[in-house]
Amino acid sequence: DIAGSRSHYENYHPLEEIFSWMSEITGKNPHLLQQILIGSSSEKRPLYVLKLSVKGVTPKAAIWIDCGIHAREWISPAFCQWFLGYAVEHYQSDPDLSAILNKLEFYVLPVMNVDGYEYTRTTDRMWRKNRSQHEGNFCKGTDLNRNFDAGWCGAGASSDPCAQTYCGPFPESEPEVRAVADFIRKNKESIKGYISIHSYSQMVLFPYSYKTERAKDHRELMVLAKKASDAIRVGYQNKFGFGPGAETIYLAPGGSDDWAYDLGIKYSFTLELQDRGRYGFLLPPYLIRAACLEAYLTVKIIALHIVEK
Ligand code: ING
Ligand code: ZN
Repeated sequence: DIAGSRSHYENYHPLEEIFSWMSEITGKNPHLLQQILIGSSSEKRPLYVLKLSVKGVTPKAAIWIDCGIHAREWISPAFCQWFLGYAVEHYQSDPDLSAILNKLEFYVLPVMNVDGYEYTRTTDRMWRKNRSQHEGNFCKGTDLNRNFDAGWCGAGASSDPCAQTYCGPFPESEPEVRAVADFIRKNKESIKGYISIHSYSQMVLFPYSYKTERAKDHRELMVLAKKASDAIRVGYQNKFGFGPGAETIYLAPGGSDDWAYDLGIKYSFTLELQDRGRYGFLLPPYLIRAACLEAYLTVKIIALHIVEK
């Protein structure tokens, strides 16, 4: 019973085990979960989204959550799994979650950069990009969070295929980005929230990252991000920064949350989970639970805000 065991959620897993976990948790919870194939990676691995939706209620709105855009940020796929494990276990006993799931469904992509994730398990733990090979390029890999069509390849990205922040030959050149963007475009009437999970640095970020100009909804997003940061400080005695990406972390074009926001998804965020640099990307398994609880609190605050609107 991997889908219901604490030892599964408080460890990091090879991709094969994450795929087995997906089939198991979906198979055991057909009243809550549905597995959707949205595309495949450049090395032809499948990209699965798990839709979390309580049967019987007819939700009008949805929140998208993706994990594992960057290969080495292992806490991110761990969070998507933890979140779904928590949801199937507590959807009736956690009153906030019950209220949310009465009005909303979630689309959760546990590992977006499947090829890169596998590569960090077998070959290079610090790999960030995907593993695509573009014709004429000396190096492999495009930064999936520089490949979205939002100020694509401006300052903060690189056109050098060997750079960590290579933006790719054109926007959405990567099959992983294309699959996500197509799915979200297809469902954009219902998707009211977009949340992308990264690490590390402990921040609640929102648009814009590709420009220093403030978003139309800056004030509302700022209040919401501060609310999450305050709740983490009070509830878990941990510190999270917050604000628009360009001012809070760095100028970065081609990011997914900026793209989603410009598509019309107002509640668009990037969460940078634990830690603040002690372990960095190598967050030890004993800290997974604390990192996930903080992220869950943030997801809950965003979701409750959407539900109450
Ligand atoms: N940070 C993000 C990155 O892709 C970011 C920061 C957020 C960029 C939103 C663009 C948009 O660099 C990490 N840790 O990957
Ligand atoms: Zn990242």
